[in-house]
Parts: sequence; structure tokens; C-alpha cells
Amino acid sequence: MLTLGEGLGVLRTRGLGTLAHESDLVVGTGGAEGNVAIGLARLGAPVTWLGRVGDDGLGTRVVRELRAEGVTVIAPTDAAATGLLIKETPAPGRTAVTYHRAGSAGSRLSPADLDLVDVGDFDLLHVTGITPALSATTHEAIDAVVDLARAAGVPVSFDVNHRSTLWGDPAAASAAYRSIAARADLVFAGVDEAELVTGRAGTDASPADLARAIAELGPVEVVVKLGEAGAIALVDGEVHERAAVPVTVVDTVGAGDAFVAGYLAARLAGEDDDARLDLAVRTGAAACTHPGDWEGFPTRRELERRLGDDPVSR
Ligand code: KDG
Repeated sequence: MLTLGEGLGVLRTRGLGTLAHESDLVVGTGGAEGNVAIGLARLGAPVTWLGRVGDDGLGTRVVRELRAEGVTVIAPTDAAATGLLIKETPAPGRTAVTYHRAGSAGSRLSPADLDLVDVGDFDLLHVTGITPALSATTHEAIDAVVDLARAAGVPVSFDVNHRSTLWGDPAAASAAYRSIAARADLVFAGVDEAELVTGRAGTDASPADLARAIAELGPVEVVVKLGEAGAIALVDGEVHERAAVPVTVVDTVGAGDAFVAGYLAARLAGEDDDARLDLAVRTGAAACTHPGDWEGFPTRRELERRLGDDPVSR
């Protein structure tokens, strides 16, 4: 699978509190597409990540973490700095995210960078709605890579992943999402995101109705993530449902990426619709048990252990 986007440095407060008082920080990395790539690699799928990084410590760390996890990395260095995400814990169980990424290396990805890959070589392309929000050139790169994949017969997966602070204007976000969804084979969305894509906010449309409305744009497979209520998938007009796996939640940031990685790993392995949803919810649940964006993502072996009946693994 090929994915592309921005790799970020992540600083998170170790304990309860914000940067106003908290001095003890943990340094890590993130970025939705890289998270999905790590999730897939841990579940045994070959995966390539493309993104621009700064010629700096955080950029080196982003690349090193992805490679250490078994992801093939194509990362031209850029004169701009690697972007940064800060995660604070203002109250128990609450995470506040702020971005320091305007003009970052990752936001300077452009269609010219697509010369570094042969899109037709891949079995799947995965993109998110974050990358087109970063700059005009990243938006062009996503449009171009989706068109290249379609022309080469490579299926396109699209996770809406709406980030309101990156878009500003929700109408611009909605138009971009509709355009990508119309060219995708598989779309992932939360309920709010599905409402944004379909323009059905405040209509009491059910998740299945929202999935059908997205499918009308073109994709044959639409997955609506329902958080604690699990997820549904509309595949070829048929609705599949899966309840969530209850876990003690430490941090939900990254859980959506883990869910997508689980779903795509099962899809790439040729598993059926119910097995895709099953792996997705179990992978997403495991991710919620760790404060890092991707560190809690499981291997298949770990899934059997962690969510099995035996609390002791030997
Ligand atoms: O899903 C987790 C991501 O949100 C995080 O790693 C950073 O890509 C990111 C973003 O733009 O929010």
C-alpha cells in the first residue's frame, strides 16, 4: 500500500496539566498517514509512506520511527522545519491538541514529489483529508495521486479525518472531501465527518443513511466509525455492523488511524467484510490504551494476547 502526508514531531505532557505549568514532556512522532502505515506494518502488510521532512532532529526521528516499524519511507528533506503537534492533558481523560505546522516541511509536499513513486506498483492508495488542508501544493498532490491511482486501476482509500483548525472554512473542507470521495473506492468517516461530506448535519440521518449518501458519490465501500458504539460498513449496498471492544481509555488520539489500519490490513489480506470490521475495532481499541499516537498499535499476536481472556502473557 502507498500512503502520503505530513509526518510530525509530537510533544506530550507526561502528567496531568498543560504547558502553562507542566515541564515534563515526552517526545514522539505522529501524522495520521504515518500512523496508518505503522498500523499496517505491525499487522504484516507491506506499506510505503511518502512525505517531506525538515533537515532537523524531528524529521530524522519521523523517518527513523517509520523505518524501525518496517515502513518503506520516501522522504525528501526540505529547507522548512518539521511540523510539531503538542498534546496536553488539561483534565483526566481529556487531550488538547495544538499544531505548530504552518509552512512546515510536510506542507511543502507537491505534485512533483510524486515522481519519486510509481503509483501503479501498489495494491492500494490511502489518503486523508488532513493533507489537502495543509497548503495549495499538498492539495494538488493529493488530487494528482488520486487521479494517478485511478488511471492505473489502483483502489483508493480515503479517511476524511476532518481537522477544523486546519481548514478554517468548513465549506472548503466539504468541497475537497466530496471531490476525493467521488474518486475513492473506500471511504472512512465519523458521523460528524459523514454529515459534513453529505451536507446532512442536523437531519437525524442514521449512520447507515449517511453511508448510503456517501456511496451515492461513487465509493462502493463506506465505513462509518461510531466510537464507543463500534462501526458500520456499507459494502455493495449491504450494511455490516460491529460493536466496539470495551477498554480502559487512556488517549483516543490515533485510535481512528489504528481502526483504518486494521480494516485495510484485513482487506489487503482478502478477508471478508465482517472480518475487516472486526480487526478494525480491535486494533482501534488497543490504540486507546496508550498515550502515544501509534505506540499502542498491536500486532496480530498482541491482539490475541491483550484482548484475550488470559491477563498474563508468557
Ligand atoms: O490521528 C492522529 C493524528 O491526528 C495525529 O497523529 C496528527 O496527523 C495529525 C493531525 O493532523 O491531526
